[in-house]
Amino acid sequence: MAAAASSPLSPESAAYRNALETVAAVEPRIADAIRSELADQRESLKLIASENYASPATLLAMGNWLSDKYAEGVIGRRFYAGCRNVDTVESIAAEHAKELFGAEHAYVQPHSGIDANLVAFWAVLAQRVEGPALEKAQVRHLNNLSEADWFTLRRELGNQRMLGMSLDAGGHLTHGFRPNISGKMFDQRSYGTDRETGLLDYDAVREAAREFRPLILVAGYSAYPRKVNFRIMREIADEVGATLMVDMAHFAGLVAGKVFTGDFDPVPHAQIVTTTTHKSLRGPRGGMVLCQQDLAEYVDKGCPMVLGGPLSHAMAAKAVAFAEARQPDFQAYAQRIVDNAKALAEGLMRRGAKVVTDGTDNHLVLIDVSSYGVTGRHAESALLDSGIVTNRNSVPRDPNGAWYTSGIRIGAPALTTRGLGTAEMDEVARLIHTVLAETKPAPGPDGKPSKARYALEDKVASDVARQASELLANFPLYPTVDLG
Ligand code: DSN
Repeated sequence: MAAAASSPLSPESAAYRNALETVAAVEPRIADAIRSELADQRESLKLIASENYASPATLLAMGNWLSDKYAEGVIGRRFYAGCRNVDTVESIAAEHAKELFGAEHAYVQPHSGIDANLVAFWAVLAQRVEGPALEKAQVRHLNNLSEADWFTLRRELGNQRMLGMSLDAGGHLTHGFRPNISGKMFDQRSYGTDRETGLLDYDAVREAAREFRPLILVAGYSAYPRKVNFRIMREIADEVGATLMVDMAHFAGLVAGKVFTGDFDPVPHAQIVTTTTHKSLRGPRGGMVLCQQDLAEYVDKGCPMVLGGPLSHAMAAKAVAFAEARQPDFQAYAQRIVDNAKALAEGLMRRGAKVVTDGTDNHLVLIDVSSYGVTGRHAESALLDSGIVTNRNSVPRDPNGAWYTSGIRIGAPALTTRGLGTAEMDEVARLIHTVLAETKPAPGPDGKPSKARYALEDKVASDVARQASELLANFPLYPTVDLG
């Protein structure tokens, strides 16, 4: 209509239209892919528990010339000249992070959650092993050690013990999974969950810790749908002389939003806490380490000891996202995430789905799809055909391993950002159940049932995709962004 055509463009629309025009002049396929990604995200029901939608302000803070600057080192102590603006950016991001989480120290340089965990491992090894070794040898620098002393220290550094949650119970690859670098740097042992309830068994963790005596006790998860009592985990760590490290990547937004408080807030209990910034926290892709003051000097050496040069543009975006998370409405948002996840779990269980631990008290729900007679791989693909984006995930003691799996992990942060509430979550649960109930394993090339091939009638998939799209039409994504 004429009125709409003449209405002024929003600042975000103008910014993105101009930016994409500039990109398209050099490599139009990249501009097209960026446009297409927005269209895909607008049209699909995004239920990946580790994804979200960052604000336009956060996204725009990333696309600029801060990316052009090298700034190895930390604020005020860089290996390059000319870092005054990066110092400003990093200081603001770290200050916001400290205020938001009540942390003694914040290190905002890690590029991802895995990087943040590597910084934490490095810092604990440096503090707990390297420091005393240098003291014993009476030298100030590793380079001053004799070759024999250095080799002794290397053996100690390379053979420390880590106790973390097993991958199939919901832990992360970096919590000591053998094929991962953490499982190679450390002698590792895992704790799981109770066979009957699926819940973390603190007595079993304590027993394992007493027997194994880890240097690092890792708490935190990627696929465990319940709260963890970090006060108890710290007691266990203290009893065996371990450092408690919490990886809160998945639930950082629930900590920032004060849904997880007291015993369930890791920051007052753990010596070191790592996170990503793009999951429930709703920031840019990236990582961060929070720690107590005595670890700060080691954590701050993360770059260049473990990390490449900091991504200054990403630190700028972290600062913007943390400023947003400090607003009172972020707390309401965090509570809505949990309400929505509970509504999803209840909607699924009411329709007969098997949900690990019979519910959730965080942002995610783990569906055991074996009761539908399919693997996680079948379910993930069938749901994608129906416009529902999820990821397959192991369930505890999964007979199908980590590739095919028996589970689907879903999470509420992204749809909550979009504005969907508990009534819509029940509808989402209905759509998921409809697809899973109609999906069947199909034979592979050898005629035997395949763990990957499946059959789902096109009409079921297209009906569900249409209903998902109708549901989403009421909750526009990035409503201020019109690419024309
Ligand atoms: N990839 C993240 C997740 O999906 O949980 C963890 O690394």
